Amino acid sequence: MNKCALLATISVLALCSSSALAEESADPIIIPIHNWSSQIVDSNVVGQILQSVGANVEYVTTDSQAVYESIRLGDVALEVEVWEGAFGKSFRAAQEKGGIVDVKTMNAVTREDWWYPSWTKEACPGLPDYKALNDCAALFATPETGDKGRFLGGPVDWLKHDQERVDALGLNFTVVNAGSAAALWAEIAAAEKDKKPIVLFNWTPNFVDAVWPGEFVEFPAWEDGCDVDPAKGPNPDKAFDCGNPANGYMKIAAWDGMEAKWPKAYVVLQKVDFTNAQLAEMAKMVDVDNMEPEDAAAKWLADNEAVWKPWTE
Ligand code: TMO
Repeated sequence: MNKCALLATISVLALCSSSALAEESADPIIIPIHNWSSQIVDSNVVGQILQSVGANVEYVTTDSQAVYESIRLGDVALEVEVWEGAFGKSFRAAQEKGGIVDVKTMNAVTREDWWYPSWTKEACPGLPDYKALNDCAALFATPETGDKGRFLGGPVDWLKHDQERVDALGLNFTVVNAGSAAALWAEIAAAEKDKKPIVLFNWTPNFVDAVWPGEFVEFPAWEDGCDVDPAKGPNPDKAFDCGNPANGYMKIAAWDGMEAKWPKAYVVLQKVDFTNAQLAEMAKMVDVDNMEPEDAAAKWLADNEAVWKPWTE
C-alpha cells in the first residue's frame, strides 16, 4: 500500500496533498553513456545534479544509435546529447514510433563532419572545398588505401554514412573507421610531428577546438532529407550527397513516462542547458587532463554552482 492510500484508510486524507501524490519513484533513473568524452562527462553531471535533488541514478553503457529505441521503451530514461548530425535520424525514427520526448534544444550549436588540422591546407590549398580535397586525394593515401586517400571515420556506431557519401559524390577516398575517439586524437598528434596531411571525422564543440586549429571540409550544404531522398543534393540518383548540418542542434531527449515517474527530476532536466564552451571544457578534462569522467563531472559542478544550482530551484 502506498503512503496516500494508507493515510486515506485512517481518514486523514486532507494531509495527502497533491505533491505527496506526485511522489518521486525510488527506482533508479537510468542514464546511458556512450563513447565520446563530453557525453560521458555531462551525463555524469546531470546524474550528480539529479542525485543532489534526491533521485537514484544508474549509468549504463549503450550503443549511441540503439539508445533511442531503449528510451522509447523506457529501458533508459533520457539522453543528454542528441546531436543532429549523428543521431537526428534515429531520434526521428523513435519519435515516429512514439514513447520518446524532445525535452529541449540546448544552447550548444553542433557540427560533425570531415575535418583537417590547419597544416593540411598548406599541402592542399584549395581546401576547404571538397572538390579540392578530391583532387588532392593522393596526399592522403596510406598503405591500407593504395592510391586512394584515406578518410579516417569515427567508430562505426556513429553511423556517419561516409562510404555512402564517397559513393554519391564520387570521391577518391577509402573510409577507414577508428575504433575509438581516442584513436582519432592519436592520429592527429602523430600527423602533427611531420605535418602530414590528414582528413578525419571531428566535431564541435570538442576539446580539439582549443588544441589543433583546423577546418571542416565544405561539402554541398545539408538539406533536410538528404539522408533519405536522392532528389536532395547534387547527385539526383543517390542520398547522402550532402555535408552534415553545419549548425546542428543538440537536444535532450527522454522517455515519455519519465515526467510521471520522476516529476521533480524531470523539471530539473528541462532546465539543464550547456553551451559549446562548457561542453568543450568537459571533453578537455578527460581527453587532455586525463581525469576520470566522474571526477571531471564533480569538478565541473564544484566550479559552476552558479550555472546549475538555479536548475534545481
Ligand atoms: C557523435 N559525435 C558527437 C561524436 O559526433
